[in-house]
This record gives sequence, C-alpha cells and structure tokens, in this order.
Amino acid sequence: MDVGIVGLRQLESMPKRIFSGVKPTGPLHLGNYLGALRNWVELQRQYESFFCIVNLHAITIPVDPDYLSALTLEIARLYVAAGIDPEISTIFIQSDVPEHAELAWILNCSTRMSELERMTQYKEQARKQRESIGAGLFEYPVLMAADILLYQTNLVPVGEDQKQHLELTRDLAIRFNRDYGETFQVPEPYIPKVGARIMSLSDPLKKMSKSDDDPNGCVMLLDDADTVRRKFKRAVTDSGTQIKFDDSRPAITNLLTIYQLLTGKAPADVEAHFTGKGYTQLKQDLAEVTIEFLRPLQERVRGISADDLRGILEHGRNKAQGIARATLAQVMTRRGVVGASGSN
Ligand code: ATP
Ligand code: LTN
Repeated sequence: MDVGIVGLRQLESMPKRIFSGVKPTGPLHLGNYLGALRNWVELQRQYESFFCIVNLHAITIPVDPDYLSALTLEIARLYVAAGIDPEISTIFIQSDVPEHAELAWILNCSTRMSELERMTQYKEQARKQRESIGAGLFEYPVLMAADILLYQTNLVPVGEDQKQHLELTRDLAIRFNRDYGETFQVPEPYIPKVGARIMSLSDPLKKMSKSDDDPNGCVMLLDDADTVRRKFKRAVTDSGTQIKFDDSRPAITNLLTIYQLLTGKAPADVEAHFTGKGYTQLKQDLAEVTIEFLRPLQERVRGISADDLRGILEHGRNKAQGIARATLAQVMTRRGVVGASGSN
C-alpha cells in the first residue's frame, strides 16, 4: 500500500480530524469563544481533534517574553475551562512540536511572494506596525498552513477572518500534491453561520480583537462582573429605537447576536424578548447573560492546577508529535531532503 494513502487518511474507518489554534497575543474574548472555541467544543465529539496554542505565530510582532509565556499557559487553561476535554482532544503548544517550523520552511519554498502579498491580515498588520515589519509577519500564513497540513486535517473551525489563510493552505496542499505526489489532505474551513464575526462594542464596523487599542470594545473571558456591566453599558448603539436583527444597524445586530448565541434562543425569540424594551434594558440583560455564562468558566479556570495543565500539555505534545513526525518524514522524502544515513 502506498504510504501516501494512509497519510491522507482516506480509509473509511479513520475518524476525520479537526485542527485549530489561537495565538497568544492577548487574553481571550467573547469573539474568540463565539467564533471558534464554541464550535471546537461541539465538534470534538465527532472528530479526532487537535487544539494548539500557536505561540510561534505570536512572536511575529514584538512581545514581552514573560508575558508571552504566561499567556500561552493561560490560553491552554481557558481551552479546558471552555469545554475542550483533554480526555478526548489533544491540546498542545506549537513550539513543543518543532516539526511545525520545519514544515513551514519546506512549504515556504513553494509559496509565491505574490500569494503572501495578497493576504489582508498581513496588509492590515503591516499598516498598524510603526517599526519595520518582520519577515515572520509576512510568512505567518505559511506557518499556519504547516500547522494544519502536518495533521492531515479534514476540517478547520475558525472565524471569518481566517478564510483567506485557509484558501492559501488549500492551494499549498494541492500544489505540493501535484508536484511531488499525493501527500497532504486538502482541508476544508468550518466557519459558523452565526458568530463568525463578532464586532467591537466600541466600533461595530471593526471585529472584536484582542490587539485592539481600545479595551472597551472587547469583553474578555476573564473579565469580572463589574467590568462586563461597564463595557456593555458603554457599547455603541445605532440611531432609532427598534431592537431587531437588521444588517443596516450593525451595533444592535451585534449585541443581539451575542445574546442569541449565549442564550441559545432562536432569533425570533430574541426579538420577542426585547419587544417594547429600550437599549438600556438590552445592554443590562446582555451583561447579566454574559456574567452568568462566564461565571462557571472562570470557576473552572481557577480549578485547573499547574500540575494538571503540565500533564495535559505533555500528553498533547506526545500525541501531536507522533503524527507530525510521520507527515514531515514523508514530505522530506518526497522533496529528496535526506541526511548522511540516506534517510531523513
Ligand atoms: P488578534 O487581535 O491578535 O489578531 P484575535 O482576537 O483576532 O487576535 P485570534 O487569535 O487571531 O484572535 O483568533 C482565534 C480564533 O478566534 C480564530 O479562529 C479567529 O477566526 C476567531 N476570532 C477572532 N476574533 C473573532 C471575532 N471577532 N469574531 C469571531 N471569531 C473571531
Ligand atoms: N492565524 C490564526 C491562528 C492560527 C490558526 C492556525 C488557526 C495559527 N495557526 C491553524 C487555525 C489553524 C489567527 O490569527 N486566528
């Protein structure tokens, strides 16, 4: 049997895989949860799941080393507290599996500059950056492709902003398979219909983002009750008084979307709940629903000891590395990159 077929996981009996990650550039917020983590929690029971803290992606912009290492562990803790079950899913840190950086180099060699120049996330970051832009920021999507392709991933659950990166990942996989023989599973994006782009509370035309300069736009998963109330109280609204889902009124629609996802209600029931009520009531109700949602999550965060976390991450690294090594060995063979012993 051609090893490529096993590598591609095309056998009927093999469970399909998902892979996703968050970069530790700041504490997680509601957008990260509603656009990504919430779906990981649901999908982990149907797929063999790999969830990574992509710390090598975080150093593409200047960051304090102590902050980065502490945040990396905090995010791993939040994965577990948000409902990723380490008994059934693999949770690990990107830099613990050096094959990510190695595959990224090999993929770099068949990536065109023009493909990377087109990436909107790069263009936006480059615009924000005052000092000179590092080559790592430019090559960021290639490392992301390596993350995904190492695990022969079928599905990548992400928010809307990652769609373009996923398209590049697919293009790189297809090109490599064409030029060097079937090696990679070509992954599909999984972008939720609702919640794929939660907007900033301060500017409903911008996505909620951890690296936003305005801290009021973003509700953090670890915010305390008073902070949550204050942020929703200050949230920008649209003109008018109607509380209905309406694309021409992005601020109210964003608040209603958060309410819908946190309560699990149908859109019509959400609108019915707010009939005859004003914006102040909407903000107050939303704050209380958010606080009730965050309370158990924050309690679980406090319940995960440093030892538990170390165990989860070590187990995750071992499981992930076994698969990553097999894919990388095949890739190196296909490219003729061999060592003195004749093997890679
Ligand atoms: P940064 O501000 O550093 O770019 P971020 O807040 O955009 O960070 P990421 O680490 O880039 O978050 O994203 C982690 C996951 O959360 C990705 O799948 C991303 O698509 C998703 N995500 C991020 N922001 C949002 C948002 N506002 N709405 C929905 N999903 C989001
Ligand atoms: N680029 C993503 C983070 C990320 C990722 C990945 C997501 C890095 N590698 C692999 C899914 C799969 C972001 O900015 N959110």
